[in-house]
Amino acid sequence: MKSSVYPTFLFLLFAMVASGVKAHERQDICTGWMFRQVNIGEWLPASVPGTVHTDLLANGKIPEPFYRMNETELQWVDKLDWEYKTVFDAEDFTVMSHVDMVFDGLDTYAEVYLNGKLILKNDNMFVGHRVDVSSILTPHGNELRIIFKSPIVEGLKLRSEYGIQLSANQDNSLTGGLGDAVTAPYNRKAQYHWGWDWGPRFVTSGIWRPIYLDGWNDGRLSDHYLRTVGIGNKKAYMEAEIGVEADSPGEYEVEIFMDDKKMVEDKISLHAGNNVIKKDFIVKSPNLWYPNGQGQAYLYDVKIVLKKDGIAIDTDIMKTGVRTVRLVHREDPDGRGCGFAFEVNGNELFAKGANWIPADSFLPDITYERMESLLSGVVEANMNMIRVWGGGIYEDDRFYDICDSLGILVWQDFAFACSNLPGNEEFLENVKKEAEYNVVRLRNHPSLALFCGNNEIESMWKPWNGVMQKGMKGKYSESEIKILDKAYKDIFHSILPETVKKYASSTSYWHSSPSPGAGVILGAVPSTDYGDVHNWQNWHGSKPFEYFDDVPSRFVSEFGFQSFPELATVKSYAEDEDHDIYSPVMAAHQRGKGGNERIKYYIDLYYHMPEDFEGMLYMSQVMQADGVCYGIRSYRRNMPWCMGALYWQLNDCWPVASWSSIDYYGRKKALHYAVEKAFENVLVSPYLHNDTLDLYVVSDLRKDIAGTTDLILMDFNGNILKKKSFSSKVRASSSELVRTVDINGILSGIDRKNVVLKCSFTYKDGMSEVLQYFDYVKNLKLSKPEITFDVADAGDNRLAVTVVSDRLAKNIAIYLDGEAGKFSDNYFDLLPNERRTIEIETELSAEEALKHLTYRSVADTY
Ligand code: BMA
Repeated sequence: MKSSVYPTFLFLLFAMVASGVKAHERQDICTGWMFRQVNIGEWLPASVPGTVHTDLLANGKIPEPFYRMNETELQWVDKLDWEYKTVFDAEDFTVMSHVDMVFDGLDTYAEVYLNGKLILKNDNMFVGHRVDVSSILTPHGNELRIIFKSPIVEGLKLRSEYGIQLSANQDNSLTGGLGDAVTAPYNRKAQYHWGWDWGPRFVTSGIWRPIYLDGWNDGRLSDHYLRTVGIGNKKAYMEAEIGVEADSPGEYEVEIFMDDKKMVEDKISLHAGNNVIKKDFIVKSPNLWYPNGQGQAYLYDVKIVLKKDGIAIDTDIMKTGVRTVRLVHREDPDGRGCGFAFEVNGNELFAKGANWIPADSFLPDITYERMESLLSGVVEANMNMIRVWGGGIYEDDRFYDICDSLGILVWQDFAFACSNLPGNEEFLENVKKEAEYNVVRLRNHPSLALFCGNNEIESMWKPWNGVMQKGMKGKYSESEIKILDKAYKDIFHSILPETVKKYASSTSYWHSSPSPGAGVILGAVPSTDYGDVHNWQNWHGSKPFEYFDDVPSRFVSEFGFQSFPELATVKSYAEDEDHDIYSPVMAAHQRGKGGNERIKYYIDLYYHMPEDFEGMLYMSQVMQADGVCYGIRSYRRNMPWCMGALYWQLNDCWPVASWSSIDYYGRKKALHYAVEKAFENVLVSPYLHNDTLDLYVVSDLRKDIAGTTDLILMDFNGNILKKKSFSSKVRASSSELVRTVDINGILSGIDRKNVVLKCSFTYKDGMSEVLQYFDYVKNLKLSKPEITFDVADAGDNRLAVTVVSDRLAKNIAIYLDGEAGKFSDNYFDLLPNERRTIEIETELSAEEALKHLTYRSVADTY
């Protein structure tokens, strides 16, 4: 066969090259889209990628969804069917022997018609498709039409077909007008769309990811898996698996370049259709990829070239890192428990980070800039890991690209959270497709550290001992329990781990978060000594901050405290008349059960209760920052017993009171500024218990360090009462107790409500400093500080603001035109006469800015 087509092929190829025809052609189909309710009303312009909600908004058909209580008014949108259409030309594809239409993501129940012919049915928003449309496409006037069926109507159908009424405690079915009819878990669609304890209910539909035409002639590189198998002495052992779809059988060539250096050059025999080629190679003196804080996140430019008869017919260009990452879940030698730690390039590291939720209720609204700014915030706050939480999505490729380049390890949950799941064949088959598609899509990213089965389903369902979470007992019959138990094990102990093993053998898999480890019976062992935990005793369980010290845990993948966003953000959804935390509008933007009460409970424990609305917003943030950082410092002090602290949660999907450290508009809360200090590579971490102060220095550095520890006791007016200085050594990646201080001794005859101990550790490359008080903030003798600002132009629309206080200014928040969240630092404690300079981005002149600066501190509530 080869000999007969070869001359024709060569002729065609020459003709194509001569006429400028490419061997591979791509065309986005993102313009000219219109939409309407199926068969009803006028066609209106639509954006692709987009959602029905955002298209309705853009056409003035619905009000701003996040404003006041508009959410409840918009619940009709998800009950209807919608259709989208566009017309496009495809002239460039007439010379292509294969033309595929690629759908990166349709949300969710979609039927796709090209020129009137049904080409695709979709029922999973997480699965992309490639459809051969060569025989349907014409050079001009192709009509692409997509019908989206209501996810609620479909969900209700699936619910009644499956028979078992599944439990999903976050599905806000009441707001959706469905009573107690929970539909979320029957659908393969982002679960937070049905509402969450920080999110509204907007069950979207639409073309949420791009659609494009992909034309090719002789062969195309379909996918690849480039992995570091091991790192030896000045060598990295690599393995490449390259997928090629060939038009016809024959001899081809493949080449792999890294940073322009040819690593592989090989002749390959392919059959028509899909082929996988495996090649091993060695990178000499590799530049390894390291997470933030551990070294450079070096990325190689990789080029894979597919050739036929010496001519390149397809090229893949990407970046990748050379590194190994694995989860170490090992029994302690003394049998006390089972550790949980990430090992990168052979070294275990303390994971410092936060949980990521989707950055918008309307996913296509997340611009590259917004995503990059949030992830830059992660790095600025000295984190090295982010957990992409299971109630959200498998993020866009650009998310992982940014994480690769910034050195952020990604813990990726599969998209399951807080619900039981159906176990029927169609559902399991759908899950399998979803897992394959996403594991293959994400496996090349050096940032990818872990695939985790789900969020909190194991701890809720407890498949190992059949005891269900409170409230679920008695909900199911014996036979239903058996069915759901099997569904759980089929998905999280068969389908998902097998898929990871098959397609991403270098990536570790963890069945559920939290989990003591597969098969370990919860209740029979102290769960905090095993695996990862979600510490919700602090917050949902109302335990005080000090509880963090009682239960150090092995790896804490969730813990947090809520706060309100700052006033500038509140103003985007609430009018002046709504400015009361109990007003219906503020309550609609507080989804946590008993959230306001708990915020007040924690404020009351440690601070004074503010009387004004703005004071409450401010104080909630101070409380949140102190609480989370108390936890971080405690967990880090307990390394290597504890090897990770990921707080809940980094970001928001709309403006709301929540556990986030950066709000929906990208404004940093007090927590985000504080976390930057608590996650520094070298940290002074004092532990005050009874009348003893244990002073620890924690280091995440990969080398030992020596330095000086300084202790300065001063009163709130800046009088220095005592001083001590000594040298300390801190081993690489460790927590060292450098001194134990008898508090009664150093404070004898001194009013402990009026003093602070400044503890610092100075070493060659830096310094860590922390202020230790000797009573709760509410008991300290604080008075209102006199603050002076000195403003200077720092170029590039930046101003340097130097702040000085006449006495201790506790948690001083500085506002420029009422905004506090976009500075280089804020909400810090300022010692008397200390000069602290912060940077502010603004178009205002130094002189103008001075007039617009205001501040607030804890003493305002005294
Ligand atoms: C955790 C998360 C979310 C939730 C958060 C706060 O368990 O996994 O389900 O938003 O708690 O309640």
